[in-house]
Amino acid sequence: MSQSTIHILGVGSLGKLFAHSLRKCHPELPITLLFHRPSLKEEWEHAGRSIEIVRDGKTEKQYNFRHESLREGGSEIRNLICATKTFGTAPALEQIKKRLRPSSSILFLQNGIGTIEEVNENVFSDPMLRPRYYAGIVNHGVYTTASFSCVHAALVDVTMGPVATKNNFETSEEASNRFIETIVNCPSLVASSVSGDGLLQIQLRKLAVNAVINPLSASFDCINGDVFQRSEIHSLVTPLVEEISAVIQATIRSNNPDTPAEILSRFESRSLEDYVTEIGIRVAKNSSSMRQDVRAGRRTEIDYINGYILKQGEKFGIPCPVNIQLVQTIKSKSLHVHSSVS
Ligand code: KPL
Repeated sequence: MSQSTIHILGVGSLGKLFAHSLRKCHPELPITLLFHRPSLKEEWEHAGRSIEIVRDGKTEKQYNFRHESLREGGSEIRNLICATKTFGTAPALEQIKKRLRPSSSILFLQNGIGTIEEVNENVFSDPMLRPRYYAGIVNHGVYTTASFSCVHAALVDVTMGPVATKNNFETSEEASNRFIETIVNCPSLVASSVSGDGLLQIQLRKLAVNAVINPLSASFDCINGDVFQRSEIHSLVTPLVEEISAVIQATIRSNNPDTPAEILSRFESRSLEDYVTEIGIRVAKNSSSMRQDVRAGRRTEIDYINGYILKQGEKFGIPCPVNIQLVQTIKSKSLHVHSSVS
């Protein structure tokens, strides 16, 4: 059976990594890149209509992508990989809302927590009209070097799973499974799928990774590995993880008071710090997405990462002074961008 087109929204580091990996593994698969700004068309021509990835010093280009402007109308989108920034996701989906049906599937790849809630509130407020949602938690280290080029600095993994959306699930289980399987089959994504509570736990562990590595690497303007190597930065990791651990455990308990102790123990500060350090070592050579944003003068995702920790900390009465300090530092580094957008 022929495979339906996969559309990719957002051509940042993750959008490029997914597009390149899918093309390499599935030469015949129709892939359409959705361009959100008009200048991308020109940049695409300039890049020879290819996506370039550098891995272990070797450059590899992939061709044969279609592209459409986000603003142009078009036919139904059946399978969408949504690789936009957290805060740009709801506004971008609003533009293609009419092309997305309850029979469509969306894979969300955003860091942090809160994007899907925003999409539900602002774009698909009627649960019966919602597409089927999946979340993908990406641990790869990738950074962009040009509009259609990036460096895959750390090969780690992706975990995907269904997100409860309260829709009527018009997509056949089979069709959406095929979409996820297509991604699982790409060797360079090291992707797998999970179901049930497993996804939330992986999301929360990734939240901890991002809440430590991203603001520290961006504040000290260093690569990820330096967060664990340089003593003046590393000395902040334990107190930061202690706050994150307390907030995450309170969040899990409030979602499900019967959560087994064995699961909660994975979020105790020692275990969480071990996990953050393990991923930090694997992505040591990468420049975090927040550092890339600060350096490029773009808005950062701090509100969805440490900002979420602060919000939950307030809700549960858990003091988070290290997180407060980091949120202030990052916001002051990108003050003009934060204030002009929000
Ligand atoms: O997710 C990341 C990011 O930079 O946003 C990590 C895993 C920290 C890789 O750099």
